[in-house]
Amino acid sequence: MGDIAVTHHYLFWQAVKVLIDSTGHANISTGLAFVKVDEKRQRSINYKSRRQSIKKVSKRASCLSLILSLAIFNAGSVSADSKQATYKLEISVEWSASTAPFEFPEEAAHLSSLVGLTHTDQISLFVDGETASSGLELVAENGRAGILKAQIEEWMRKDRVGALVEADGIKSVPGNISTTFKTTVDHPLLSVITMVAPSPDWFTGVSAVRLYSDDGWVDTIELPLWVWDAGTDSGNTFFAKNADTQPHESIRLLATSHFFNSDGLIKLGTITIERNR
Ligand SMILES: [Ca+2]
Repeated sequence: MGDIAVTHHYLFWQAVKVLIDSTGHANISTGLAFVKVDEKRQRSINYKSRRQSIKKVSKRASCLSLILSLAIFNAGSVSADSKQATYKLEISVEWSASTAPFEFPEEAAHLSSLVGLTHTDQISLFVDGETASSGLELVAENGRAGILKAQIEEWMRKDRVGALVEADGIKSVPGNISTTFKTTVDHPLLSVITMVAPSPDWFTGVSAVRLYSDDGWVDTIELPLWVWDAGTDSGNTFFAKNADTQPHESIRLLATSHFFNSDGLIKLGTITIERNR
């Protein structure tokens, strides 16, 4: 049986070869017909069924190989997916003369460039009740991020920061800020700040928003944006002259009439952090 199959195999490919040589292209079904000329009908059927079973096995092997490849590819994707994520950050600022009318700085009200970072829990950008770093002080008082960015680079060298997060500010409120950033499970926290301007040392932002935990990556998180007092300048109006506070006072929510009314603190806007699909 085995010899017959080998002979048939040989004859088959010889037939195909002749056809290829004479016509310049292969026609498998014609090749089978050619083989049948010198063979008994039953052998031809055996031959065909063997070819079919080889094809079936071959087809199954291809399918299995494809499934295995996809499984390996997917396993890789899942693994990579679980370790890093890309997020879209959107800030919607509603601050205006109607939301916060007290001494509202018409024509001048704006937000400085947004600066932030993804990081570990070993560091923080700002903490309620603690004193401001010199990096935070400069952003809160002048909207300049030079010192803070140098600090972030230093943290990066110690692997406490994953990514620097930056975006344009808002030249005239109300308005929106938008950017995307990547992070990994090693730097699961997000902090961003921007100066509420003009002002002595007021800023807004979020600190240590957790994007990854034992439950996995957060899909979407929406938080209110409050106005904070950095405690580094003693001015108490939007246009107050510089009056450095020494020693620095603690960082606290700003509760002057500028952002506080009978309903409580006035929200500056909303930040939405959404994982990209
Ligand atoms: Ca100061």
